[in-house]
Amino acid sequence: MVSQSVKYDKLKALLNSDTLEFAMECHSGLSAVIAEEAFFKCLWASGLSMSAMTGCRDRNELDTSEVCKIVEWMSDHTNIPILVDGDTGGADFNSARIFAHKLVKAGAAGVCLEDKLYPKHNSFLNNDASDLADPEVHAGKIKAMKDAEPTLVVVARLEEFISGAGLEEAYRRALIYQDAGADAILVHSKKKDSHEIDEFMELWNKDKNQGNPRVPIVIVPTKYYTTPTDHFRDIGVSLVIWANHQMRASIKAMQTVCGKLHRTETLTSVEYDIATVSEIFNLQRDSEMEELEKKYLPSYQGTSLILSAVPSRVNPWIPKVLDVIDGKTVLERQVDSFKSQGVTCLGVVGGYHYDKLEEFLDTSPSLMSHVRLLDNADWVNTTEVVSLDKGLNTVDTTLPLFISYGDIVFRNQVLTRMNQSDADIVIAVDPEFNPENYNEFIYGDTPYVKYLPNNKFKVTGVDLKSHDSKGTPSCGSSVGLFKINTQAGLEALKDATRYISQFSDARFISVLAELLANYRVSIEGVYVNSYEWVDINTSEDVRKAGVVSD
Ligand code: SPV
Ligand code: MG
Repeated sequence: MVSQSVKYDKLKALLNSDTLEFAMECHSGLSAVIAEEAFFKCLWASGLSMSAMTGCRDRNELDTSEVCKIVEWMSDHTNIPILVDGDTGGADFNSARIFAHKLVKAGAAGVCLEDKLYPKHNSFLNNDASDLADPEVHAGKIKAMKDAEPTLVVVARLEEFISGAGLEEAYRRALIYQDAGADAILVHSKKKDSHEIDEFMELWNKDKNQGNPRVPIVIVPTKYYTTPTDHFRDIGVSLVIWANHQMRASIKAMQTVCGKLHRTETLTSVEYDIATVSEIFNLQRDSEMEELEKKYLPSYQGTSLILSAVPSRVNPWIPKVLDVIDGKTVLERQVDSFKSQGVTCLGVVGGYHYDKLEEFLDTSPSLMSHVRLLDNADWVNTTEVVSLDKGLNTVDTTLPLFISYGDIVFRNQVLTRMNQSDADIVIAVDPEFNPENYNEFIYGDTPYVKYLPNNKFKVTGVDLKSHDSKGTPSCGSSVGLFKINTQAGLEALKDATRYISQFSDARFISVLAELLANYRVSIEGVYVNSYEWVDINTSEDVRKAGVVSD
């Protein structure tokens, strides 16, 4: 990020360069980024536009802290200097001084102070000589700001043409403000041609040519917009401000889209005339996150496979993994949980309404860059075992490999706990299952004991029943999460899955049964509490999941 003092230097250099320079209006972080991307070298934080953006009038309805907050957003996301419309600077020199400190903290390179009384109103509303400030009082504000913050450009703005006080008064005041320390003078006019500016420049240039120091001149040609820009070059203007043109452009675009959508009630009437969602992500520089995540997330490697081929039970038009919990889909929640473990490479095997999954990923570039999407097109006739087989054979897996099925929402701590086992294969087991809802029962050597810190056990068997033939209870039910730690575990899983996937109704515990019966791999169960995960089957589960998720 470019520092405030560097931005100050840049603005000073622009004002004092031999070429005509331009400042583009902005009123938000986004419009600032857009102007910088359009190669502008300087920004004008317009009071009129910042007020309009918030729905306020251009009459000091925004206070200086609010203005500085907007400026901070602009400055945080751009590297070019911002000249802030400071209106009158506040009620007196003290307000102006404090405002200067706040502006520098917000990253502003300069401020423009108009010589009107506080509270001001926009120069294109009714103005007369009674709106003008005492020039000595105004000069005091300029001095106070320069003393408070020497690396803040102060531009003194003349309102004499606007209020009808005329050239002579404008010129007299320009010299007072220059003497007070102003870095430049903004000559404002609301005439349809530039004759007021021309007259001022003639005097200014004459005095300058006679060896009198004269600071750079800034203009705002909003009303005399037909004057060719070369004319401003010819008369020696330093900086032209395009003062409100992003705001006016956006108002028109927003009105058009609102009108069309209200009339047509279909998005097709506007889709091709508006920016894409990806463009928003571009302007937000979302892709930087990928690099940052590489740099700052734990360097733990791994892959996860999310098996999610079935329909939502809450909304029949979407796959279950797109159920929304507190504004975030189950998929995003799972991706976030896996990312919390440093696992950023993901495979998602879809099925039901695969197109909806594709569409969702298309509008989420940050997900898209991590996710490899696969289609289990025959999801109706198959089970998660076929999805798993597809995933294991298509996604480039690096260990450890997390696998989730059943589209559950769980707390990150579940994964952290699974990381504490180094068995070949680890499976999350809820001891407080409701036998009516779950039927993948895991048997092991250590029953669940509340408050026992070492909550792992060796898996010895699996069944569709919650008690074995002797009446001994199982350790609990599989929650739909397991983890492969070793190459041996991965090879065995691939093999067993391939074999079991031939049986069309085989569930995941058949794979586990096969592993226990025919492979020499260690399988451990890790206990997970009921409050740490939710399987989304009803709207009540959606509510509960909001509480469970991290
Ligand atoms: C602004 O952009 O807020 C200005 C310029 O102050 S003007 O609207 O022309 O007064
Ligand atoms: Mg203004």
